[in-house]
Amino acid sequence: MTFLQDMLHRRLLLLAMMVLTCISLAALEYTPGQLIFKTTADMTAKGTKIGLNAFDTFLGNHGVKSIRPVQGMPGNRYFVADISSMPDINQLKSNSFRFSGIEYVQPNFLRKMHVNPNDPLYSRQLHYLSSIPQAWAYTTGSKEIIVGVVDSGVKIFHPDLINNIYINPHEIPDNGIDDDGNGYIDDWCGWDFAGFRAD
Ligand SMILES: [Ca+2]
Ligand SMILES: [Ca+2]
Repeated sequence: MTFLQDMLHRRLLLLAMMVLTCISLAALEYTPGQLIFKTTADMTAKGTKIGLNAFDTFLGNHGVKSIRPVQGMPGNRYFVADISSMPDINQLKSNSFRFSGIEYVQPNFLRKMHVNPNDPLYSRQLHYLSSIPQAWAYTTGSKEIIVGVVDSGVKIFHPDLINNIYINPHEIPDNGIDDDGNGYIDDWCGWDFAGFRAD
């Protein structure tokens, strides 16, 4: 085998491995080697420990490599742990792992692409609507179903939305008070989780 043939052979092998990796990742529901957990009080990670003995032992048994806060979440209660071996996935999914000081520990679930709806004006919709086609395929007009939109913003005065946008009936707007006691002040029409404010 010539050097050129050898290089070509290696590159084809690498390409095949990359394709197989992409196919494998596409089939996964979560990021391998990562856990998301929430503590019951504000905590600070020190190296590979969060300061809760039983939970630190659990992470240590799964080869914890690092712990870091989840970006954009309020307070200091949301963390990502990089680990070498995943705990039993069914127990993780069912929130069966219980530890003092830990509200939950779960896989780092992946978002999935959805199918396109049969709306003839779909190509004229704003880009963020492409994340809810499965909901459109299920129903396009029930007041019984509230759709949560996770994005950087929603044009609430859009003609398609203005009469359908959800208003929190238990929150009085702009009075600086968390009227419904859900932890978010003036969240009468959505919430900015990045800036932790109502607008
Ligand atoms: Ca509130
Ligand atoms: Ca209020």
